[in-house]
Amino acid sequence: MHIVVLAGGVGGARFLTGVLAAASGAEVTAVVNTGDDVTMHGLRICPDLDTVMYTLGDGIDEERGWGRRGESWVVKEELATYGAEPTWFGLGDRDLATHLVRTRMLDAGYPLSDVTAALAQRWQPGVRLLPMSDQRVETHVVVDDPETGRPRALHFQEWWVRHRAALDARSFVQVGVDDARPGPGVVEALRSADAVLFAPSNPVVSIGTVLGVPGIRDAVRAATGRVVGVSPIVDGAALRGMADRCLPVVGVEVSAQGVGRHYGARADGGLLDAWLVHTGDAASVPGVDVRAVPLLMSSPAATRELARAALDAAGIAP
Ligand code: FO1
Repeated sequence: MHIVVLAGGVGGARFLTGVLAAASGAEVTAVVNTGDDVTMHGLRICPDLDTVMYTLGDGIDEERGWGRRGESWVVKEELATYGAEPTWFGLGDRDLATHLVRTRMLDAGYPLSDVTAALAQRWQPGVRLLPMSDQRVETHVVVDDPETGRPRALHFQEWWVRHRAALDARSFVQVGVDDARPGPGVVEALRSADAVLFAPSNPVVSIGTVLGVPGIRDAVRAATGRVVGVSPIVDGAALRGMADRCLPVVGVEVSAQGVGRHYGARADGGLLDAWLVHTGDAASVPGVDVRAVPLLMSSPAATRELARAALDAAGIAP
């Protein structure tokens, strides 16, 4: 059995641990968002790929949800002492090794997919980790500059980390997406999948960015298996991250129903066959099999049960 999961960072990584637990023995492929990627201090950083790799490889700092467990920050402090900006982005000493290896391989001409496979050799995440694209796609956020009041584009990381998404976003721009192609293996994996799952990641800047790569949306729609999404919105609020800050920007209601309708029914030209919403949340998504199940990934068992419900909605018994 081959399960393909579209994923962003923290929520996606946690959901993937549940899929692995629920479908032991299945081949699992994660198609991961690279729109959060950024170059800092000359190093290429891939937050969502690293969060999935560290989480599934048991190296993640659970409390932060990003970066390494047992991290130290000596280099970060030294950089700050030099006044080397940006000082607002936390680069841990252990995490830096990942960025150094990745940057050296990229500079040597290896595509991101090869770099990711090489890094995953060490971490053994238990899933095939595929960047959504080998071409650079970066999410930038257009805000009204507080000083000048004029529109200005910030890299997503500056908006999210430096400003904690406090600056109202006018729009999100995925720089480079028009020239991007699905990464190696992505289209084949999607088309041949026995189930395609949308992790409860940010529907705009994570899942939305993946779907925005030309060719990926069509590959999902052409999937052999059923397409099942998991709502990142519970009772009108985002469980983690900032989905509730992003959805209004693209005109989507901050509700499980709103996001489900945003993805749309595969039968009507959209993407979903089924949509999981939290117990107690009502959602009507025409043409989509909506199921209310507990969505809180509050423990490994709860996460496994959520994944099991998603696979059940996909019509495959794990
Ligand atoms: N998130 C923060 O809130 N503060 C940070 O300083 C920070 C540093 C960082 C470094 C490497 C990395 O892979 C992720 C990092 N993140 C940080 C998380 C990152 O902004 C998010 O994981 C995603 O980009 C949003 O999903």
